[in-house]
Amino acid sequence: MKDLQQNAIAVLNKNWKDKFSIPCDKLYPFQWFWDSGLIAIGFAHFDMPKAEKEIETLLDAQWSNGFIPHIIFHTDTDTYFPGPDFHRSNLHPDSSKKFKSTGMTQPPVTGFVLQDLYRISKDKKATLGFIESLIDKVYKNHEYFYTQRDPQNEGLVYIYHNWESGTDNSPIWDDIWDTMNPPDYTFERRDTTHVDASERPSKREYDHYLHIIEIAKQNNYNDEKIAELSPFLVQDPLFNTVLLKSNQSLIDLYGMIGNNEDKIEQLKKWQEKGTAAVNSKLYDAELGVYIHYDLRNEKPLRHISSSSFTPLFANLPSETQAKKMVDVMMEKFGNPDQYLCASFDPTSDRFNPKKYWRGPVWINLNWFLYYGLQQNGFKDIAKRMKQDTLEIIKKNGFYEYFDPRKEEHKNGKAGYGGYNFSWSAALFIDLLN
Ligand code: 9WN
Repeated sequence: MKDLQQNAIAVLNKNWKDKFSIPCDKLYPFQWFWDSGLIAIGFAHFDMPKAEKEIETLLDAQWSNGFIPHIIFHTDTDTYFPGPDFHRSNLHPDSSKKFKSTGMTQPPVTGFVLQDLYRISKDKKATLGFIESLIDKVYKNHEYFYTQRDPQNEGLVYIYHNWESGTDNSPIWDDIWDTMNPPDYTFERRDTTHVDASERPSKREYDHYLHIIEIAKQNNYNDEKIAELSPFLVQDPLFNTVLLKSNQSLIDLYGMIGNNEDKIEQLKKWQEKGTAAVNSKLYDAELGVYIHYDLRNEKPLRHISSSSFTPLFANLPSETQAKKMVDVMMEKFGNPDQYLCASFDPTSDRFNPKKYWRGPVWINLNWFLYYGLQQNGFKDIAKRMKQDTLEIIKKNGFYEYFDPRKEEHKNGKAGYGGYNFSWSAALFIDLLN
């Protein structure tokens, strides 16, 4: 495993571009929001200055309204579609004058990442000083979410695009695609020149993705208009969990820094309301797990995915709920013939073990679930989650996603998508140490 750790370090150093990291050469040649945060956790174990720079660069691209974009286009490379000319972030009056970006966001990991940097740091005083220098930007990002992304003032924030979820082509979104009929656009995909098309979303799915952005652009990425008009408007348990976990981290960190009582008080209010809302609106007692809610069409999306278990990561479920969830996880996703944790319910007919977010195991989700299980006292299952994660990387390398079926791993060809993928390397390092 120590050799592999050296390989993981080499992957991160190779994907480092002076002041930020790319998730994967050619396939993802810019800086992505949640990748960036998770990558910083890996760097923190062996190169704290890079970890800090990664976060600094990310926050440097923040808009004046507190919004942090999902992709920051630092270069002009055309190996990725859709690029800066398609997204046109400058349509929004508050967008960064310094960086071109998208007009959508991703799960807000920054708050808890700062706390992880502190956990890992060998020089706590210096790291707390670093955190103090930029924590207010993260607070402002949370303020953006609670004031702009919660139209009914429920304590839950919405996402307006599947790319904001991070779980791009999850079968959950099929229910929403059924309510839309976008034009058959003409465009040149670049992802399928780097990765086998069978492992990526379909052309028709991309039509939906582009159509939602076209609507947002027609409205200059105005949040109120998007809430009113976007055909995709979803309350996502993973996204809200990440926000609440980050809220909690900000409360802890401001407490350590001192003199920030007003912010702590506000964060606690968001925290209480958000936790209650996740547990009342997104918990499905019959399924025994958390689910997504379609705010546009006012209906729950009753599917089980790896996102369904992530509330454990922010300690949101009660003891009874947690126990039930873990039972469901083991019953549906825990078959000994499969690695934990498939990204979508393996017993569903929408499950596809090779296709992106429709079934494969993702290292970031396993990492959330490992810590969630551990914190909630499910030590044995947490141990299996960790062992499975390390083993699939050991057998295949640092791929983007992996086949959950153990049988497929016999020839070492069960890793899919991008290779030398940054967060797979970063979180491998974190799990090993
Ligand atoms: C769109 C960078 C990103 C991840 C997402 C993952 C994938 C992009 C794409 O790659 O999405 O954001 O073009 O497919 O789904 O979670 O952040 O690694």
